[in-house]
Amino acid sequence: MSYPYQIRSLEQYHHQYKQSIEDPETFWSGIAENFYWQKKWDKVLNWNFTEPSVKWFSGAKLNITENCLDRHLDILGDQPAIIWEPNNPAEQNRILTYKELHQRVCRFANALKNNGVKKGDRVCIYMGMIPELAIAVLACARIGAIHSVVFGGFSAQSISDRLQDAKVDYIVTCDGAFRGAKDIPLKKIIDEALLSCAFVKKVIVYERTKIPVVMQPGRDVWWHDEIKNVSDECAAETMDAEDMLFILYTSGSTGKPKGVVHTCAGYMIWANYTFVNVFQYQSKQIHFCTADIGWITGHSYIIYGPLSAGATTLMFEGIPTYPDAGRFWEITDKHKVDILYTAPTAIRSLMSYGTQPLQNKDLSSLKILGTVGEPINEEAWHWYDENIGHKKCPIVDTWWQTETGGIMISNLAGVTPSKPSYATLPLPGVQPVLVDEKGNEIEGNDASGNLCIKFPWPGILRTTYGDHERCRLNYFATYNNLYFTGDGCLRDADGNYRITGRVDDVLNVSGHRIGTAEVENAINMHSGVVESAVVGFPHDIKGQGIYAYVILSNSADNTDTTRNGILQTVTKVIGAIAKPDKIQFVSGLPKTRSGKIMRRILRKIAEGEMQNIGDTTTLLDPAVVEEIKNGKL
Ligand code: 7RM
Repeated sequence: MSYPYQIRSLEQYHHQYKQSIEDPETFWSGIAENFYWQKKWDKVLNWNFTEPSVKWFSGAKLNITENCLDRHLDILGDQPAIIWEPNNPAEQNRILTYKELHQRVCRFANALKNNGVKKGDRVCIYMGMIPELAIAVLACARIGAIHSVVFGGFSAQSISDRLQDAKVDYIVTCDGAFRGAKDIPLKKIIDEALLSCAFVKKVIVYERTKIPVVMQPGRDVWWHDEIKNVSDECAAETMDAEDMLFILYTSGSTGKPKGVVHTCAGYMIWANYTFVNVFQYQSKQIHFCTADIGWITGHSYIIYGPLSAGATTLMFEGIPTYPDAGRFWEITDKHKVDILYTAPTAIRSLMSYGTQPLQNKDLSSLKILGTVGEPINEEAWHWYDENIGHKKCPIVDTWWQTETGGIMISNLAGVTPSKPSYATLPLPGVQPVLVDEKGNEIEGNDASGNLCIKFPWPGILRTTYGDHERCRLNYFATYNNLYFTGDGCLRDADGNYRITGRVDDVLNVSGHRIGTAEVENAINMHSGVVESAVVGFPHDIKGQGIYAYVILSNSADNTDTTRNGILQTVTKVIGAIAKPDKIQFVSGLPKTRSGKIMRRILRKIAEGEMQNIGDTTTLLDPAVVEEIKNGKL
C-alpha cells in the first residue's frame, strides 16, 4: 500500500500544516479520498464548541472494517495482519494473514448476529490480549454494534459500573487470561459483575486458559460452538460517518469514569493518518505497540491505525518482565520488529534491570521508537535511544488522550526533529493554544499555561455516553470556545511543546489515568474509614505513585491489617492498578473553612516538601498540618 498523504520532509510538514489550518475542509477531504466509502460526504465539517457538536464527513457512508480488511485482500491478502506472541514464550506464536483475519472477523460477526446482536447494541469486550480480542472488536464494527473494551485488570465492581452506564446488551469474554505468572479468572469476574446487571442478554466465552468456569444456561455460550457451521462471509453494515464506533471509559476528576465516544469516519481517518505519519510506516514493516487493547493506545495503534494502513501489527499477550526483563527484546529479535511503541514507565522499569537482559538480542531490525502515556524523563529517553535504538532510531514522543482518538503532538519519525522530553510539534489539523488561569491565550514562544485545542480535528470525542452535558462541562466549559485537555504545558523558543502533566485531580500512574476521587471513593468503602484524601507523588518507575491520607473511625486500628484491608477494598472496587503505594493514617485533613480539602498542602507533603507548603492560616485547623508532616511515610 502507498500513502500519498505521508509527509516525507520538514518542508512538506510545514506546508501541510499551513494548509490544514488555512483550509481544513479541503485538506481533510483530500486525505479522505484515500479511503473506501460506500457513499461520499456532503459536507466535510460542521462544528461548534458551545454545545459541543462536531460532525466530520456528514452524509458519508462507510464501514471501518472494509477499510481495515476487505480493501487489502487483493494485494495484501497473504500478508500477516496480526502476529501474536503468547505470554509464555514456549507456546507457539500465531500469524493471521489479512485473508484469515477477514474470514474470522466475518465468522464471528455472524455468530454475534445469530446471538441477536444488532446495529447500535453495546457489546462489552473483557478479554486478554489474544487475536480473538481484535477479532471481537472488528466483528462488532462489521455489524455496527458499539464495542466497549474493558481492560482485564478492572474489578467486577468497575465492570458493573461500566455495563450499567453503557446499558450493555452483550459481553464477549474468555475463561481466563494469562498475564505473566498469573492467570486472571475473567469469566468469574464477569459472573460477579452480572449479579447487578440482569439486563445483559448473553455472554460469549472464548476458551483460552481451559481453567473450568461456570456457564449459566441460556445466558452463556462458548465462542467455539457459536462459530461452528457459520459462514465466513458477512456483508459490512452501512454506517453513517457519525454513527458511534466505540465507547471507551476513562478517568476524570470526578469519582465516576466517563464513556468517551468515537464515531466511524473521523476516528478512522485520524487513527490512520497519525499512524502513517508519526511512525512513517513503510510497507511490510512490523509494528509492535505494547499497550493493552483495553486502553485507547491499543485501539488506535494495535488495531485501527495499522490495519487500516494494511500494516502488520504485533500483539503481545504478556508483560515486559515475564519470564524475564528481556521479553520485549526477545520478541523484537524473533519477529524482526521495525517499530516499537511503548510507555515511559515500561522503559524505566526495564532500565532498572540494566543491560544484561539485552545481551544476545539482535535489535538491528528496529527503525523507529515511540513513547506514549506520560512525560518521558531525559534519563529514560537517553537510555532508550542508546540501548534500544543504538542512536540510529528516531524516537517519537507522542502526546494525546483517549478523548483525542489519536496522536496530537509529536515529531514525525526522522522527518521533524526530536527533542528529549518534548512532544514537539502539532500534527496537521491540530491547533494547540496555551491559556492562563483566566482563559486568556498566551501568545508567542517561551510560554507556559494550560493546554487547549481551538479547532476540531477528525478524531475528537463527540460526547460522553449517555450524558452530553458532562462532556460539555468537562472539556468545553472551562474556557470559552476551546477544548481543554486537562494538561499543563510549556512552549519553547522554537514552538516545541512539552507536556508537564495534569493540572486537574487526575493521576498518571504507569501511564494509566486514575482519578483521585475514584480512589478516595474506593478507600471510603472500607468499613473502618471515615474520610480520605488522595494525591500523587513522584515515583521513579511509575511516574506518579498514589499517596492516601486516611482518617479511621477508630484511631487504634492504625495497623498493617487495616492497611491491607484498604488495599483489598481498592482492588475490589477498582482493580489492582489503583492501589495506593502509601497509606498514612491521620486524625484530620487540612480543610478550608468552607470544608474544601487543601490538596496543594497534601501534595507538597507527599512530595517531601516540608518547608514551603504555603499559607495555612486560612485552614480550619492549622495544627493538623504539623501532625501530617510528622507522620509522613
Ligand atoms: C494516549 C493516552 C492521557 C493523558 C494526557 C497526559 C498524559 C499522554 C503523553 C502524556 C506527556 C506524552 N491516553 N500523556 N501522552 N504526557 N507526554 N507523550 O495516554 O487518556 O490514557 O491519558 O496522559 O496527561 O492528558 S490517556
